[in-house]
Amino acid sequence: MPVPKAELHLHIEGTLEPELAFALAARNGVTLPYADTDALRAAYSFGDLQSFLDLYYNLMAVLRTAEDFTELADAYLERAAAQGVRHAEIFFDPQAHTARGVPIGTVIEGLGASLDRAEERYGISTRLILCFLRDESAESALATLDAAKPYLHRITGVGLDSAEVGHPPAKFREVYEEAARLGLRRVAHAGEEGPAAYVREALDVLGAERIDHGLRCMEDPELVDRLARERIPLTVCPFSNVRLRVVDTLADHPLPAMMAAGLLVTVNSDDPAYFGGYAGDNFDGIRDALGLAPEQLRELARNSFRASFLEDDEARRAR
Ligand code: ES4
Ligand code: ZN
Repeated sequence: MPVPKAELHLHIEGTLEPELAFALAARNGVTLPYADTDALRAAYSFGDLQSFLDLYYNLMAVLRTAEDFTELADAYLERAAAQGVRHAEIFFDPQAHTARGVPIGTVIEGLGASLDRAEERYGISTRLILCFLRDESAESALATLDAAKPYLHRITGVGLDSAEVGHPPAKFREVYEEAARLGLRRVAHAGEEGPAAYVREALDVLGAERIDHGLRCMEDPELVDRLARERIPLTVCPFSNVRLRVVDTLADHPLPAMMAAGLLVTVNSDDPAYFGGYAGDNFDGIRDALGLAPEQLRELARNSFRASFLEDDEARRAR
């Protein structure tokens, strides 16, 4: 049995496997520019974050109806359950859908229909985190939060993702302030391709309670001390970092150094359909490549519940 774990960094659109993409394309009359699933999979060779994002946004064209989103989430939850995931805090990118004419309500209600049954069907508790695309404007982020207001009962928090460099956290100060006023939790991608200064800014300007990726904090020892002291969780995604060339190989991953520095790190899959594996696969990958001891793997699993937005008593039961 895989070790029970929480997944805290997972883009639901990044769980779209080629087989489901083709099935949805056929159902919705969308033509994909690939002959078959093998040809699509062969395109999964990325030089950097942007080259991945280009494919990720293009493939979303197959997601049109609420049922499409329900099927997408069901497929993820089934795979996650098989890998020991007991709790999942799931990102979604509403702007990537509204820009194509899919209403935000279709996305949230579609995902919600799956998540409503997740405990019973898959033994997974869930939370939904609405992400703003940082390469879109601050006004667009504000309009997105506004459009989400009828659905806030389904949303735990907000996040910030997409192309990082050139889009510092401070650009989104106002929308994060509004999210806080609405009682939403706050996380942000920072320090993936962007500098350590973006991690600092996400904490100081956006009030981020958790940092997604955060690897490049290691270039700033003072920041590392602060993250360790304040127990700010970092949701690390080893397979993603290799596929997007943030690190050279799994064996070079800074995860052991991060743990040794006293950081509260967790292991996650990011976009598992694109990066070669789900949460359990990432755990197995780092165990083998980095020679992590069983106690270190247990620490990572423990961290994942500690870093989650589960209520305390719920977190204890999930373990
Ligand atoms: C993402 Cl790996 C990564 N980084 C930034 N934004 C993203 N959206 C989906 N995956
Ligand atoms: Zn991510």
